[in-house]
Amino acid sequence: SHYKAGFLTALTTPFTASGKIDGKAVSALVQNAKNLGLDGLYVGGSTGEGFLLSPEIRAELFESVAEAADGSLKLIAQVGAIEVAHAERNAVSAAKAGFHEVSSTPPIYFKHTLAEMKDYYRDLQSACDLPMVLYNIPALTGVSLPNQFFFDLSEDMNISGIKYTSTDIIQLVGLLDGLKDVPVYYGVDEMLVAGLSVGSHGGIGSTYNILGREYRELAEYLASGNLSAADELQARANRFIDVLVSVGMPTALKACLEIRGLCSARPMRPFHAVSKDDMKRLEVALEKLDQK
Ligand code: NAY
Repeated sequence: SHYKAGFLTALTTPFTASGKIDGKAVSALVQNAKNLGLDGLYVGGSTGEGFLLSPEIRAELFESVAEAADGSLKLIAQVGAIEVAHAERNAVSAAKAGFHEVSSTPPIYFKHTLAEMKDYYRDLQSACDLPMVLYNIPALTGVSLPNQFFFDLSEDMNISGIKYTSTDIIQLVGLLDGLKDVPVYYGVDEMLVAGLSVGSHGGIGSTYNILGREYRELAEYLASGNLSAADELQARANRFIDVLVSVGMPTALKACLEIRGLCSARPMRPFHAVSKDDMKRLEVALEKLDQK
């Protein structure tokens, strides 16, 4: 396919009432990704409430996901954490669990120099010895990684991908132009059609848990030159995503997955579970999707 990096869902992290990883729900979510024909899972990212998970609970999550996936999906662990030593522990946990690749946001909160951020990624890779997916998501991190940063690191590290979650398509064109053999996953679900049109090699996102099949279909339409069919699918997806975003991510997605019977909507503190009224709005949005 044109999209050699594939399409991965960012996985929701399901909790039991006592705040443990819900292993049965993990299996259901992983099976759901398989049923949608997706290529893999991105675990512990923003969708997975990663920055709210301790190293212990992240290790449990990685073990549980790897067991449920049973070798049939590409597994990428987002290991970023406020404390660098925790990020490194998370990376080691991912490797032990059998994940194929690790990924991380750059270090957040402080304004770090590019040199500091480069050392961060190098140390992380040394800790786990897995290929690294660099993660640019400026809307949440407040850090916008420049293209030269990606070029430099892909020269001297084992970089297996870049998750590019920004609406800056001008930067994306330059990134794709300058990279040698590093796949780019586009990460803004509302603009997947744009990200793929300029040459991204796949996609990763939260709403793939629901719309994975539609995104694969959208990509096939693009590859075969049927632009208007691809645009129509994007518009249909966005009518649904608009409701999720207005309710609030990632808890709105978690609520949808509860409605679908896959896991509990219960989030990690300080997130609140969605209100009853919002739950109704999400039910209606899901029904509309099913009606086509
Ligand atoms: C993750 O787990 O790190 C992600 O899923 C990142 C990508 C998502 N971005 C954010 C800000 O959550 O899938 C997107 C996003 O939820 C989607 O485009 C709807 O806005």
